Amino acid sequence: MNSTEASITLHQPARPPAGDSRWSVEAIQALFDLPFNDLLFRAQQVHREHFDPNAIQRSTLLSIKTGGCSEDCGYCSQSARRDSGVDREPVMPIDEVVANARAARDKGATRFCMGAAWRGPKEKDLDPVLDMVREVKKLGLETCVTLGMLKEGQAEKLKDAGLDYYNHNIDTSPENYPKVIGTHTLLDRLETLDKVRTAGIKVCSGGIVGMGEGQRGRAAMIAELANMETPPESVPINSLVQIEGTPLAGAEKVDPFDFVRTIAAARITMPTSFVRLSAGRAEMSDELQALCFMAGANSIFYGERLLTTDNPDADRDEALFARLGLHGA
Ligand code: SAM
Ligand code: DTB
Ligand code: SF4
Repeated sequence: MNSTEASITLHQPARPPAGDSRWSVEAIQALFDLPFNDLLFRAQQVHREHFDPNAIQRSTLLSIKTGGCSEDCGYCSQSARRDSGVDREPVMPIDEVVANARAARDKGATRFCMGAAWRGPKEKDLDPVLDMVREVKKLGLETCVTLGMLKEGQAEKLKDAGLDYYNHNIDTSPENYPKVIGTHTLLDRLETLDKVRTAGIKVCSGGIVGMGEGQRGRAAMIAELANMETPPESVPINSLVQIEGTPLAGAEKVDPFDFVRTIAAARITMPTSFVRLSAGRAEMSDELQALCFMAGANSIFYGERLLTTDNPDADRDEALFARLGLHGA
């Protein structure tokens, strides 16, 4: 399947998943329509076939280049077009990156994800990132970067430096995409994902819940991910962190049970992928997070900071893991 076909998932007729690896939006919508307990039971069954149900992978994020981004993503604090109070900063010096990575490893993270507020890296931007990947890898951590759209040859350079994962989210449903982002298209994003895959880097791609997409939009977003020729190895499901000064501040909040349903649908449709309970945990109760783990989430962002917003402290997560009998993966 090429990227153009991937982006027209919405228009596929309903198809039962049995014996067919493609998921229609209707089939995912039917999962959402199940009684909550039935959906969670199914998600647990799938989860237990493929993973230790009590193991949670931990990734730590670091913003290596904050603010001043040319893009207009309606949820993001880092767009230069918004007044969200996040200022443009230069690329972080490598020593600081390595010190952060070492501290993350010592606290139990197994992957270190470095994020840059770029539309995509210019050639001169890539070299310092390649050095960061090499140095972080030497610490025994898995490496991940999220740098925006890649040009020809850049994915190969990242692969040669030892990059394990590239994060590049599809963010929302095909229909909702142009309502949230005007400076690039979903097709642009899918093209970068193809480059990453072709270079032999593992794909981390997911999206955000709570951007006016509705339940059908969430089903369409999950279908888009699940129907990729090879689904992403890592699927971050973010709950929108509403940021003052962005167009999506004040968006209608999603029923937390519908957030859990989205996690369950990701688990069922992408059985062997890690599903990450991502942004938004700082506003979630322990009980809601436990339901997300029950629904098949088996990865988190770990450490007190995401990119520009807060995440629960590692101590709070350690306490939650202990209360739930969870352990690191
Ligand atoms: N500029 C690169 C890009 O757009 O891919 C990398 C950084 S960007 C901040 C990475 C991802 O963070 C976005 O695709 C989006 O899914 C997520 N994100 C950004 N702001 C968010 C917010 N306020 N709430 C939830 N997720 C957010
Ligand atoms: C992803 O899906 N979520 C992370 C990571 N990939 C790069 C980013 C979340 C950002 C939340 C808002 C902020 O801290 O600026
Ligand atoms: Fe820029 Fe990425 Fe934020 Fe969009 S999500 S404004 S591309 S940093």
